[in-house]
Amino acid sequence: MLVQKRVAAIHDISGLGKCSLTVALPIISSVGIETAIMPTAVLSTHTGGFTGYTYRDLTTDLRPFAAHWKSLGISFDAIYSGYLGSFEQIEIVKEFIGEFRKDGCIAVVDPAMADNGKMYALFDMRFAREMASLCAVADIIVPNITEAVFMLGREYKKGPYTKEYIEELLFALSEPGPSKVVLTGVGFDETSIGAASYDRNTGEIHYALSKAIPGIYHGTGDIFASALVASYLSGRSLADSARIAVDFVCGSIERTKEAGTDVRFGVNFEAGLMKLAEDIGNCR
Ligand code: PXL
Repeated sequence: MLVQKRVAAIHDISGLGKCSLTVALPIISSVGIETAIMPTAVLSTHTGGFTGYTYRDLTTDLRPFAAHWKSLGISFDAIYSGYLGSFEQIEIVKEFIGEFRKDGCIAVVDPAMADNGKMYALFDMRFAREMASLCAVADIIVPNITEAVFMLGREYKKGPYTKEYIEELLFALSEPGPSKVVLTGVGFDETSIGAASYDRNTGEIHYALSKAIPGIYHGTGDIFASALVASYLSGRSLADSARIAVDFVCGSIERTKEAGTDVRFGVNFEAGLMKLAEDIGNCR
């Protein structure tokens, strides 16, 4: 029996709405990887499209959490951060990466803070600049196009995009630090959408596109990044992992569209978990 890999997932818990830890935990666990969680906040729902949600900030718990884990001699194969609620939380995640990064431990940052040309509720552009400084210390970053341009201090423009535009963005995102960038929301025409992955060490760029389904589906960025982490840590290449994650998200959206459920409550990713584990396992 191989020693199980372990990920530290640092995101909020939104009780309803299937995003952040409520998707990271089942997705990463489903491929046999242990998922330790550090909750940054507890909300009754996510902040996208709901009003009246509760929000309990857990910033003051995070350093004691990390100190306790350190005292237990625990190590991680990956540190995976997502939605962070404050500037201080960004600082704490940087410290956490500094403390726990060792040979073989990778830092994956999903700068979950914006989509479709807008920052999420509660965030401003200063936050985007701060998030860019966290991305600079990561090994892999997983922004969508909006997060990418906001971190670079640029204007958002709607797709479709050109290859030149996307590839210049990939280079600009990698330049301050992360050697691998997986950019989501990439499409070259109205019919397809997916991800572009770039590895600065090899110079390779790969595209993983699938059928575009119109609409805004909450939590799909978190589902994509979690599937990517699950796959990459299982030994698949970055490009394969992006392809697998795109297919997983696309299937989840298709099932949700067919069911006609309220999109604020998230997509049906659960029914795709078995196939995800098979897709990841097949090429080991
Ligand atoms: O899926 C991103 C996300 C995560 N967590 C919270 C959110 C959002 C997006 O709106 O509000 C609390």
